[in-house]
Amino acid sequence: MNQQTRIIGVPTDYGANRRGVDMGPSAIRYAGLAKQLEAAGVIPTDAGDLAVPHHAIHDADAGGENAKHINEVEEVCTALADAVSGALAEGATPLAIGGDHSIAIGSMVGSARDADIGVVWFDAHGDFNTPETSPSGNVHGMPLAAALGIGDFEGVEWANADGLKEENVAIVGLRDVDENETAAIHDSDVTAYTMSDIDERGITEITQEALDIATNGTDGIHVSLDLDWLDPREAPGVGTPVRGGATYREAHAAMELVADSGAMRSLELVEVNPILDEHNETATLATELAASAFGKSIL
Ligand code: B3U
Ligand code: MN
Ligand code: MN
Repeated sequence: MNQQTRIIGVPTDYGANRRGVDMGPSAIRYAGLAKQLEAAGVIPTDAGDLAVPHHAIHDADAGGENAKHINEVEEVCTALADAVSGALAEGATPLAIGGDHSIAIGSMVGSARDADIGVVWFDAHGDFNTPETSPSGNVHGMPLAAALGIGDFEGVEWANADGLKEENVAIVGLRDVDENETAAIHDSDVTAYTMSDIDERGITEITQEALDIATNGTDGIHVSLDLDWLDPREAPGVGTPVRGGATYREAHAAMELVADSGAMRSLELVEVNPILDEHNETATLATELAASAFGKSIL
């Protein structure tokens, strides 16, 4: 029987400082996500979009908090965690489409609810800040620290992913990390690969090593794909582009290795911002990379 995949739209921008990423789910669906998944040989169903609390004024009302809109992020992530664990319980692989990267808290909590999981995190950024270290207060720079219960997130039930250990987390493609984040990553048992590592050793070796770390002793892995992992030439439609990212071919090669591992139990595509995009190409790229992660092959 073919694998079932459940698309869960999460149209939120509460974790980011840029409007527009809340339109990501529409752009990704419009770019042909369902067709791409069918081409990968999986059966997609679409659960629609989760409800995101309405806000009339955005940045101005966030106040001087260290974690802006944390209550809204909690509400969205709690709903997403239930949707992700619900899909898994029914035998479907959840595919969350964001939305900013704060939604990863919900994905990881849901994926790790009834299982021990590993995480492979493809991103230009560490996303390892806590409210006390964050330079921006944007929660999309904090989801890994949140899920792992680091700093202010220790014991925060809605944010901690119970079945996830630091030693099963691998970050791939770093090139923009804050000073405090560097220290926190070094202090943790998380493994982080920079773009220099990819330059030196190649995407295949690095991704394989990341997959080995995430699958070691776990029941499966969550794959988190921040589109700003790619070079802005390939993926211009993101809120915080950083030069020197993964190429189109490197990204597909990595996703094909994810598929070959047979270990992916949940996936998310985040930070697609259609307002900043050119002809929806970043959303289109996201759909193609999802297809590769689900095993689409040329021959
Ligand atoms: N590290 C910075 C910038 C950032 C993180 N994630 C994104 N941007 N997308 C921060 O605000 O935490
Ligand atoms: Mn990110
Ligand atoms: Mn990023």
